[in-house]
Amino acid sequence: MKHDVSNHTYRSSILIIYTGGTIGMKTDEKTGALVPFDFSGIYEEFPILRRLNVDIDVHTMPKLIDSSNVQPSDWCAIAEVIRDNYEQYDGFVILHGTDTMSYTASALSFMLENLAKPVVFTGSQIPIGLLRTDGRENLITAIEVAGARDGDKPMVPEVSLLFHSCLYRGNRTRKASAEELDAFRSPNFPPLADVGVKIAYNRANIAPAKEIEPLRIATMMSEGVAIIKLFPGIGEYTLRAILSVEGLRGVVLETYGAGNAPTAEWFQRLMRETVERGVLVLNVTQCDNGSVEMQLYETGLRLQKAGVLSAYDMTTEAAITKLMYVLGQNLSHEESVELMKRPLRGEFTLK
Ligand code: ASN
Repeated sequence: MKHDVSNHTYRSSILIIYTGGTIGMKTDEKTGALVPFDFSGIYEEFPILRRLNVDIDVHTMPKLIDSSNVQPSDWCAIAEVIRDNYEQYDGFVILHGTDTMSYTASALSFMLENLAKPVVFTGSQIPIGLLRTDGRENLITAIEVAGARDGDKPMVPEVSLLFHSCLYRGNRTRKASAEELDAFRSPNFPPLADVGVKIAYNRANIAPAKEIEPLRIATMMSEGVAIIKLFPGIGEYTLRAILSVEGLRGVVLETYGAGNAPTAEWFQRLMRETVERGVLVLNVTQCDNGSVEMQLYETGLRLQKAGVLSAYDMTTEAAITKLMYVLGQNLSHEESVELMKRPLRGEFTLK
C-alpha cells in the first residue's frame, strides 16, 4: 500500500491484468506476423508511463485469449486475481479483447461484491504494436482513471469501461462497432467521465463505494440460460424446442420496442408454461436504447401477466450475466425474482 499524504502527492499502485485481445498484439520483427505483446516489459515499451503518478505491476493470465473464447471460468479467474491482490493495489486495469468486453465487465460488476476500488476495462481495435493504434491512449487513460483520487478515496470505485475518450459504467455498455475506434456505447446511462484535454469526471453518475463490508467474489455463475431474439415469423416449434430444453433456468427474451411480443395464443401459452415451470424470463428490448414498459401496450401487458420480468433499460449483456449471477446464488425462486427486480450495481434505471 502507498503512503497517504494528500490528493496531489498520493502515488496510486495499479495492477494491470492482461487477458489477451487485439490490444496485446505487436508485429514480430522477424516474421512480420502479429504476436502477443509482453506487458511485463511495459515501462521499456512505453517509457512515458513513468511520468504518470502511479506504480504499475502486470499480471498476465496463464492463457492469453481472443475474447471470443471467453468463458465464465475466465471471469472467475479474473475475479480471483482481483481478490488475491485487492489489498495491495489501489485500482485494477483489465486488458481485454473488445468482442466480449461488455459481457465480462457486466459479469465482473456482479461477481465483485462490495467493490470499493476501480476496476477499469479497456482494449483496442488496432493492435498496440501498430503505429496507428488506439490501444496506447486507451491504456494510458485507463491507468489514470484507475489511479484517480477524489480526496482520500478512489474517484471511480466501480467496474467501468474506458474506450476512445469515454469512461462508462461497465454493465451499461455494449460493443456497437466492428470498425470504428469509437466502438462502445452506453445507450441508457451517461458517461462516468469524458476524456478531452482533461478527464472530466461526472461525479453524479459514479456509484459511491459501499465500504462497510470486505470484497467478496461470487464465482458460481449458473449454466442453463439462453438469449432468444424475437422476429416476425418465429415458429412455435422452434421456440418450444428451445424453451423445453433440459436444465433451462433463465431466459433473456429480446422483444420489440417497449417490450412487446406477439399476442398469438400459442406464444402466450408457451410463455406462461415456461414461467410456471420456474424459469426466469427477462424482457429486454431489441431497440438500441430506451426501456421496457410492459404496461404500455396490450402486446407487452400480456407478457407481464404471464409472469415475464421487466429488464427495464438493461443491455442484453447485463441481463444475461445478471441472470447467471443470481441463479448461481442458490436462492429460492422468490429471492431470485426479488434480485432481478432491483438494480444491484446500477445496471438499470427503474421506471
Ligand atoms: N477479436 C478481438 C478480441 O475480442 C477483437 C479486439 O480485441 N479488438 O479479442
